[in-house]
Amino acid sequence: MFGHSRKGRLGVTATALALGVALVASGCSGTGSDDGGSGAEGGGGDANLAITFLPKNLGNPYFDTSNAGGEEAIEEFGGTYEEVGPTEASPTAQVSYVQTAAQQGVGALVISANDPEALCDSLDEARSAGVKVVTFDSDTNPECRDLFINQATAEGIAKAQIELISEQIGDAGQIAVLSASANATNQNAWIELMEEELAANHPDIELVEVVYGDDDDQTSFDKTAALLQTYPELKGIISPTTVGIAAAARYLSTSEYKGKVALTGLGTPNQMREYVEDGTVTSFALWNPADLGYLAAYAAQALITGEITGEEGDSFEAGKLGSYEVGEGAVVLLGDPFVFNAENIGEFDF
Ligand code: RAM
Repeated sequence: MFGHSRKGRLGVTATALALGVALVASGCSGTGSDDGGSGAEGGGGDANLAITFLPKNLGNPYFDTSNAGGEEAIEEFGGTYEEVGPTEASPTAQVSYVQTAAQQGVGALVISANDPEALCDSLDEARSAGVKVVTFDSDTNPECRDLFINQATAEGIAKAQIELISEQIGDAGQIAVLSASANATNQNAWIELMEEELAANHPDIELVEVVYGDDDDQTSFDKTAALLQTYPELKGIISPTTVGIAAAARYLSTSEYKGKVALTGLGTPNQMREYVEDGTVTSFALWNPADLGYLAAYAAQALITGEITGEEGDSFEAGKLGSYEVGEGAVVLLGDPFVFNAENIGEFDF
């Protein structure tokens, strides 16, 4: 975890690169689609605490970690955890899983959306059937869910990445973005804000292209190779996806571009460690995915039990993370992004 710094998050604003707290390594690992709780009836009176996590895709270590955090929370409050999801992060691939969860009559669905709109019909049906819908990591349109658990402000995430690339390339030259899937709500919001930040404060950096690796390792690897071929003057790549940045780092690490073309973005320390150690990557950012899943599970519980409805100003307890408040637009904010580099990466294990 990012430990005690998360307690009492209320009122804390995002200062992405300035976290000075002592950080403790997280021992978060593992995932699974098994039931982790002691039954839907436990812990919450007669509340239906069966909670299903639906990531963008399975097989992504980021979601393995976030969902393990969700499972930990659900075990704490005596609910039932399940994880389901598609293998491909495509806009409609999640629909059938939403429908199945609704038919099963789960208490809540916790979902990271591959598309802001494509899931809305199925989510509407699920909600009409009494399922609480919590988005986390990547939102739907706000009217399609009860709450969004946001990992950090989109502005903070965008600024952190622009600041990193700017430092790494001397604030001038061509850069490209290697994103996740083309419709991903979270990446698209961050990219838009990164473009604004470049235009406002970095006139000598030129964003030449945004390409999409679909949160698939091989596609992301191939798109990296293509970018480097197409733009021989490229100075840097930002990949705001843990899948993309790891694949791009793997490509760069054995190529002639290693140490010459900068790479930053959003990555997990475990996936990026070898590339920081071998000098392919200097620094990158992320938040704690386990805390995000943990918070989303507690938010789902609070909705199921009626402790909150998603109104602005509602507050709830999220176990070891402390107390959180629902903000404007039914959004709950986890905290700040954090920057990993050679000095601190050894302290993290997720
Ligand atoms: C990938 C996914 C996820 C995103 C992270 C940074 O794992 O696209 O949605 O939040 O990267």
